Amino acid sequence: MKQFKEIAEAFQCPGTYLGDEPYGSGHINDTYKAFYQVDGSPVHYIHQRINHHIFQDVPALMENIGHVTRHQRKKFERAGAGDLDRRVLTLVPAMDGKDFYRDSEGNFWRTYLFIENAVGVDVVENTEQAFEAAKAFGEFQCQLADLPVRLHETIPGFHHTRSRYDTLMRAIEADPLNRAASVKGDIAFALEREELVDTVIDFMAAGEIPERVTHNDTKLNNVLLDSTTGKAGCVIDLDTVMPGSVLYDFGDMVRSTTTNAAEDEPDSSKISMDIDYFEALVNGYLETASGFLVPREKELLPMSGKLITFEIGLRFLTDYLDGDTYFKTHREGQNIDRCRKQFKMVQSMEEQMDAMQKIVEDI
Ligand code: ADP
Ligand code: GN1
Ligand code: MG
Repeated sequence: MKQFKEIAEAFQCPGTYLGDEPYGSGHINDTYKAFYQVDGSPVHYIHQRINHHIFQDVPALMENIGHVTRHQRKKFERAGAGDLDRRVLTLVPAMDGKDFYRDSEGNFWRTYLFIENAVGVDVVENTEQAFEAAKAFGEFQCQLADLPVRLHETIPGFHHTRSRYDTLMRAIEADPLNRAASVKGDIAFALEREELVDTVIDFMAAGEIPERVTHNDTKLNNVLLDSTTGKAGCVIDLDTVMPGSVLYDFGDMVRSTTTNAAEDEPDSSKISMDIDYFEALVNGYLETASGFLVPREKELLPMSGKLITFEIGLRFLTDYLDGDTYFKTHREGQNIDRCRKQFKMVQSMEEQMDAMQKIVEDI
């Protein structure tokens, strides 16, 4: 394809370019596995078209990623970790030395070394995966605790749950595709839980929860697990790394990693929060994060799962009402199924909140 050839030639990837194919299941960027040949051997890269409608200042975003990956690498090096190219994302510079390339159509591209023999799991398969993912995200936060620069906010108010709620209210009001009438029950579910939305915001404003550098998109498939050992290899998808609360990160792990049901599972009877996965997440996370968490953060870990699952549910519902303009969809009704899945998980967490709290207290 002509366009890919332009991209391949724009980056400092040695070897002969053979082609690209779509890769992974992210909802935001367009990701491709690129095939090259160097001295007769196959070599792969990731070429990624960054969604610049969502990330409106791509140079600032790439500056963040440069700071974050360099800092992580230093930390791994100091800790004596081996195989650094599998532990931290490595940007391949463009021909002009920049970390990104702007193509002839105005799209922004970046290239990473491809991490071989590693998988981003969409649906958790066993408690070891939950443990490993949480341990890796905790380590990531720990490594970035002393980042010497303040990162750009790549999406302002990304986890401001009150704003997400207000945006939903506006979408219901506008209802451009007349979809609101068909999702009355889902809207009612959201309205009944409005009081939840200020929890973290209020604690942060009161100074009880510190602002830290957080990942903000800790879905299970945003950490690559080694295909052979199952151990966590590399935290990826660094577009939203910016100042935030660790509760956003832990909450999204709970949302994405405590059920065997897919993110858009339409059959609600298959959806519930599995407490064994929750326990594995807490154990994995505290293994790397217990050294820096303040008591209020630890106490709110179970609540954060409910909050962030609710927040992402609000976003899927908003996008459904807006006409599916934000998250990639592959079938009709996918966003409303995603929303219902999140809301069913919220309900399941409400039912098990005492047990979740007990797990955290007992550690
Ligand atoms: P999105 O923001 O769209 O979710 P990601 O950065 O998460 O994009 O990338 C999408 C998928 O591509 C990931 O889930 C992962 O499977 C794969 N991927 C991304 N970077 C790499 C890499 N350096 N090596 C191997 N696979 C990768
Ligand atoms: C998006 O990029 P990806 O697919 O890992 C989204 C997250 C949502 C997630 C829901 C920048 O994550 O906030 O939680 O989908 N990322 C952005 O699956 O909006
Ligand atoms: Mg991703």
